Amino acid sequence: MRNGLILGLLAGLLVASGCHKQEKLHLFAWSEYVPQEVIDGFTKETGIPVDYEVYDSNEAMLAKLAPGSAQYDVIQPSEYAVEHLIHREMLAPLDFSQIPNVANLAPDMRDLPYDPGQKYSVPYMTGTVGIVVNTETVKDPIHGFADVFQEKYRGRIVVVDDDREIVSWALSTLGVPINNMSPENLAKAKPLLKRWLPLIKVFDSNDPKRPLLGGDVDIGIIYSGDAAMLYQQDHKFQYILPTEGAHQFIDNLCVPAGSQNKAAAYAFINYILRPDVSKIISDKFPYTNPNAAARKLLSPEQLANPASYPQAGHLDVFHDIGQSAADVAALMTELRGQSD
Ligand code: SPD
Repeated sequence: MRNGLILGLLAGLLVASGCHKQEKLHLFAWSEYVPQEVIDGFTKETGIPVDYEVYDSNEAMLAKLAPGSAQYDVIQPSEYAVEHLIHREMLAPLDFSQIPNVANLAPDMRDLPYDPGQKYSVPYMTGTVGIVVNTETVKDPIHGFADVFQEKYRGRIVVVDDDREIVSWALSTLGVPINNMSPENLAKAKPLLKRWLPLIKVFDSNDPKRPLLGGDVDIGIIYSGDAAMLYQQDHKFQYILPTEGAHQFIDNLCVPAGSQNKAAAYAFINYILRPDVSKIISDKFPYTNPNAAARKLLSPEQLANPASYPQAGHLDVFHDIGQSAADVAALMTELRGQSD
């Protein structure tokens, strides 16, 4: 009786001192990417509540993630941001003994070059950035960026609100490698970007589908998952990988070095890698699923969606560009200011 009372008092003290907070999983991830159903399912099975905070670009995530910060337990960086965080020792090595479902990933989604030896990252979804055309309203052929950014499409274009993406399109158009954002190359891209930016009506990485569905714009340069959702709604929205060059992104689950709840982080990553859970993600957000076991559960229709599973030739991949990232941001701030 007395022992029970003491245990009760101790438990009360732990809760009062804030120790119960360690139970919570702090997830910092892309918006429109982790279905609420998946988060609720995880909490239901494990009893671990999840705080889901969102961002809409790698740069926004990196800006909030202070070195050594104990704020988050799971983050969702793209490949170049993983590279950046590894260089800065801001990620915890993953304990794969607690993530056995990593075996469900397709063999070509293991041990990727941005994380040699696969110590820190687990691919979540992959995709491309491409052109969506409303083929009912745009009759001329569109093959690449140069076809999109024409005077006749002024005010009819939506693009992702992502400086690095936009600058990479200009570099591709000029035949310059997209990972070489040196001051010289940015200077070459500048006149093109100066001409392009005023043609754009909407910058939106969260829901670029809306202006296309609403008929406010007719062409988009957007993430493949959003393009796939448009195609599901209406086949008039065709997806095109730009002829000047396209790139593949690989978004990952990682644990920041300062995470206070690594056990919950591993449990969450392992849960996401379960085929039935990963299928729910594909159902809601139809990017390219890197989980081979989950892909087996997708319908022929899902696998035939040309935006989710495009017939792609060579695809570039972004790398960490170090200090050049600041130059890209400065250039775009200057140009956006001029095109208002
Ligand atoms: N709404 C989810 C978007 C995820 C896109 N990640 C793309 C990274 C491109 N650099």
